[in-house]
Amino acid sequence: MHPPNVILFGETGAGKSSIINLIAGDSIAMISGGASGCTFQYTAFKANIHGRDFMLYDTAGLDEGEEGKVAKQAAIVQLYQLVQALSTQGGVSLLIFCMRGRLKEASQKNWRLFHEVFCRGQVPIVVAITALENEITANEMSDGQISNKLEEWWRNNESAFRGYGMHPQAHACIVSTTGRRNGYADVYNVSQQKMRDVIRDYYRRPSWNVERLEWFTYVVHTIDGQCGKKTRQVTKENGPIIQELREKCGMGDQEALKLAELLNEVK
Ligand SMILES: Nc1nc2c(ncn2[C@@H]2O[C@H](COP(=O)(O)OP(=O)(O)OP(=O)(O)O)[C@@H](O)[C@H]2O)c(=O)[nH]1
Ligand SMILES: [Mg+2]
Repeated sequence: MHPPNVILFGETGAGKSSIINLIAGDSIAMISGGASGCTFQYTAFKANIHGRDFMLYDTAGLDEGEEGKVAKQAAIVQLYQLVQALSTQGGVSLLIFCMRGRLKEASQKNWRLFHEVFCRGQVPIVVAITALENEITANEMSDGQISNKLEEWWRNNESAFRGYGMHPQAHACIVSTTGRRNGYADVYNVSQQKMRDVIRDYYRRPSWNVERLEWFTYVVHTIDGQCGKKTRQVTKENGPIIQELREKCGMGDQEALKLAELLNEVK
């Protein structure tokens, strides 16, 4: 039996690797110190959550390819490679969309691409919002009060998610760094509990095996050749999922086609 597979995705610097360390309670994933991207290849980490083993997958940030970051298309191809690889290793049980700061249109596109197109909307998705330390204004607060303060962010931003058609099964408003001189220790501990609870409560049982998507279809035509002979000709046509790249993920024709060609090569 494979442990349930949980994939974290989102933009560079959102805090994906930090969240893995938070969940595991140990520094197992490398986090970035500067402005450039840190995680370039997806990596698996085993973590025990409330007595059960899970595999957590850290992935490269989904950004426009600026210097020092994995180009966006390469990061997308990696995500697709990961879900395809997992189809023979226990499937996918949960997606965690990691973000920091305000919700952006790019977030919606990444969300739709991974959740709706690649995973066909079949895998539960939760959102983790990091860097909410400024929500905590007082010093002496109980865990319940800290939780409540963090939740305020969600109450103020939930409508923006709905507006973008993003409907997570659950959300976790967190702080995923202990801060300088351990200044965020209390909120970090509350965040750890929250992340662990969300994973325990929302992972899919049984997991979902992401199917191979038909990016192109091959149509055989029989045409009249010379001397009355019939000849067969195969044409490659765009499959319906390419249309989803345009409509759901806001890609232009060329962008969608180029990506489909790359994804079609994934074994
Ligand atoms: N202030 C603050 N900083 C955080 C928080 N969580 C993570 N960070 C910092 O944000 C930076 C980026 O964190 P990472 O965990 O490396 O982000 P990532 O999403 O894995 O980034 P890539 O691997 O580049 O895609 C690091 O310097 C972290 O210490 C948080 O809750 N608050
Ligand atoms: Mg990382």
